[in-house]
Amino acid sequence: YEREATAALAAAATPEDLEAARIEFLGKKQGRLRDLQKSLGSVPKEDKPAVGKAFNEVKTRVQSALDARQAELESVDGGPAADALDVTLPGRAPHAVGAVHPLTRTIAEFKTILGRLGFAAVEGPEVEDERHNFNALNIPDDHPARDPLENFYLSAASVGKGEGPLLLRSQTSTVQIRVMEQNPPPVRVISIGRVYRPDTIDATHHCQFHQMEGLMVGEGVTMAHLKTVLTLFCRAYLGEGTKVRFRPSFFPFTEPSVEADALWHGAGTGDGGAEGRWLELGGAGMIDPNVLQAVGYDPEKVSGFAFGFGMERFCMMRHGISDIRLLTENDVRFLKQFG
Ligand code: FA5
Repeated sequence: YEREATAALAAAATPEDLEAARIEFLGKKQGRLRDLQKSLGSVPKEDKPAVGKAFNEVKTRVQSALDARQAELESVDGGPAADALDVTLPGRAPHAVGAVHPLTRTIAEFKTILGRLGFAAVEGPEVEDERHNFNALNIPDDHPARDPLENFYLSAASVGKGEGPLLLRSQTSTVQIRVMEQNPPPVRVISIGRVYRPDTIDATHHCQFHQMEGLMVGEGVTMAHLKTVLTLFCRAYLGEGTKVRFRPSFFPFTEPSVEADALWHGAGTGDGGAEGRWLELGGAGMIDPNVLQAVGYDPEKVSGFAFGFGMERFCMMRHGISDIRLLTENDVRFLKQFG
């Protein structure tokens, strides 16, 4: 049986021949393999295991011969052999080369611009103690900003390192304190990094975002310097002719405190028109004498300003991004638009 079957399969010159041979030798209803199987019934009991095994082996070999011939015939007449490669098909475009994330790009641009204005970029830890996040920043013990519901305090396991409970910093103003503690005046630094707040997430708020802190302290530093630095910065980033305005505000660590806005003629935003529109930059102000004292500076000799901007808001405005969540979703369709 096996010899005849393999010979017939090999001799099949067309798919139709092959199908006929398949039915003759392997057909389930009346094929010769089936006849062979039926005849197994008459084999003496003690020989059954050996004969059954031999039968199965024959069946497997004949089936393989069928499969092999089938593949041969398909590839000969251009049928879709499983492993065939059609070299005439157009190629698949490779995935675009990676691009710099828009937020990373914004951070780099800010560092470059402020670097030109003499601000060195520094970093501080994301896990902070209460001294740097609150106390030294003149934030009183009963201030709502310390509320456990407004902050990510770390578990009790982290407590007991000398400075009381630890938390994920809620603002980069912590870095002001670290820089002034470690360096005598004058200082001129920026610090860009992640901050964390349990805010409700929506199109413009996240529980994790980036801030840029600016700090300049020295003899005779005034509000005019603050406004000049912010104006020069905004002109470099947003374009010539950008104006900066201050609105009165309050922060425990600055006095006076302001909210800074930029008048932007944002190309491509659609709104604003010829007059432009006021964009919120963030908080700023003159460093409170209590803060200078807390870090060992003499408020009679030096003064300074600080500012703190939300990086995501800038990046979104600059690139026309409508939802802050897009920045962290890692959706390739979003990311590849910045190639
Ligand atoms: C502060 O955090 C102050 N430390 C800023 C400051 C620094 C004032 C130095 C004076 C001197 P505020 O809480 O307003 O301020 O946050 C600053 C900016 O962070 C906001 O203008 C906004 O752009 C951004 N921001 C605040 N909350 C969120 C949030 N949930 N998601 C995204 N951005 C946010």
